[in-house]
Amino acid sequence: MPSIDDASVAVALGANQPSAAGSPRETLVAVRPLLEDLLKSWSAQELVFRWSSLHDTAPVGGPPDQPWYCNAVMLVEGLQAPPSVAAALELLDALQGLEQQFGRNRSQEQRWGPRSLDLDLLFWGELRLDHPRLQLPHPRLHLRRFVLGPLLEVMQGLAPT
Ligand code: A4P
Ligand code: MG
Repeated sequence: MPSIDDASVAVALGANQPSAAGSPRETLVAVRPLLEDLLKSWSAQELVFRWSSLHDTAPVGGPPDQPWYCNAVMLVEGLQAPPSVAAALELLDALQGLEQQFGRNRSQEQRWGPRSLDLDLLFWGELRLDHPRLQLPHPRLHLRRFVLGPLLEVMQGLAPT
């Protein structure tokens, strides 16, 4: 298994409601270049993006009748900026901006309920954070098969770079 560099950033993507881009699967495809551009805007260096495939997953938690999800994970290597609290919060803001762009409206949601796009920051290198707006590593990362499956896939180098 290839090693992960010390400053790798991992983001989990999930969706189970349509957005302006189409189905959840189409949303995850449409957000991909925008996420890459977001990370590239942070780095003068060449970045390596490792993407999992798209996984159709049964809903976990939330209302019993919510639709299946489409999930994926993106791992980014080569970021020069060392992990920092300020930069991680900035990244969270940018991820939430993208969620809104794809129709996410947090004020009308229930916990773990349906959403057009969920972008969770899983980890940034070894940064540990217990901020009111951001916990790193993501506190439920190890409990979510729909996160661990795609993450394992990118870490094993099974997905194309
Ligand atoms: N926040 C704190 N730490 C973080 C972090 N590391 N990354 C804060 C992102 N946000 C973080 O987030 C609520 C608040 O958590 C944010 O405003 C931020 O300040 P959220 O993403 O709206 O919360 P959530 O998604 O309802 O809950 P959470 O804990 O992220 O859990 P999940 O696992 O994302 O739950 N079933 C399937 N199959 N696939 C899914 O993708 N997703 C959920 C949502 C439920 N069931 C699912 C799926
Ligand atoms: Mg979430």
